[in-house]
Amino acid sequence: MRFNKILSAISSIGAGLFCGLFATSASATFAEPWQTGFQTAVTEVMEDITDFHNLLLVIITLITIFVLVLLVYTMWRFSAKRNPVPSKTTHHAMLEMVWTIVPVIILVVIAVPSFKLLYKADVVPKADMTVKAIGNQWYWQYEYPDHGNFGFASNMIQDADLAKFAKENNIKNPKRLLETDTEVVVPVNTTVRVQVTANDVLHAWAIPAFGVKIDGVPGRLNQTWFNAKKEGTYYGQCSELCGVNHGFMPIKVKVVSKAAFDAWVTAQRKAAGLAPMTSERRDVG
Ligand SMILES: [Cu+2]
Repeated sequence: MRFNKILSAISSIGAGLFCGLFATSASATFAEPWQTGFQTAVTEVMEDITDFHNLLLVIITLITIFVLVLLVYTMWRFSAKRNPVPSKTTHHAMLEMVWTIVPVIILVVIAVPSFKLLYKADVVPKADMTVKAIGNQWYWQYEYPDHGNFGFASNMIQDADLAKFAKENNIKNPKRLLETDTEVVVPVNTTVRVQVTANDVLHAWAIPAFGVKIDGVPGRLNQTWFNAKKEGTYYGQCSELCGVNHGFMPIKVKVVSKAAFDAWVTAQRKAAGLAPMTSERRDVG
C-alpha cells in the first residue's frame, strides 16, 4: 500500500517534469487542478515565454546532471579508502579558465533570448485599440477610451450564485472563483493596448494565456499589450497581494470575431446612452 503511494508520487513527479518540459501540451485557458505546465499560449509573447521556459529547463537539467555526476565521481574516486594521500594541488590555470568561461557562455546563451523576449513584451507595438483596467478593493473596472469611453465594473460571481449565473448565460462549466458578472471583450487578431492603474492599493492585471502580468499602481498608468490569435474565454486573477479579498477579483477576457466585437460595442454604447460608433473613431490607436 505504502509502496504504491510512493510509486504514484514518483510517477506524478515524472509527469510534472514531462509537462514542464513540454509545457505547450496543457490545453486549458484557466488553471486546472494538478496542472503542472503553462496554460495554452494564445499570443506570440506567451508562445515565446513557453519556448524560453523549455530552453531553460533543458539547460538547467544538463547542468544539474553534470554537477551530480561530478559529485558522485569525486566521492567515489577520492574517498579516504581509494585516495589515502590527497594531492596538495591548489591551482590549475587551465581548469579555472574553463570553469569561468563556460558559465559565461551559458549565461550569454540565456541572456540573448531573454532580453529579446523582455523587449517584445514591454514595447507596445502600434495598437489597434485600448482597454483601461482599474483595480479596486476588490474588483476590476474597465473603460474603452477608443469606443466612446463607456465603462463597467467586473465583479466575481459568488459560489452561491454560480449555478444560476451559468444557467442564465448558457455557460456549461462555470469556473468557480473565475467567473465575473461582466467581461472584457476584445476582437481576435487585434493588437490591444491595456492601460492598468488602481484606485486604492497595488493590484496586478494578469492573463496567463496571453503572457501578460502588470501592476496596477495608484496614481500611475502602466501599459502592456496582447494580440490574441484564437477566439475563446480566458481567465486570470489579480496577481498582487492587495488585501483580504485578493483571491476574489478574477479577470475574464472574451476574445471574439471582429463583427461580434462591433455588435458588442454598439450594445454597450447604447446602454451607456452614447451615439452609435462613427467610422472615423475606429482607428484611434
Ligand atoms: Cu487586487
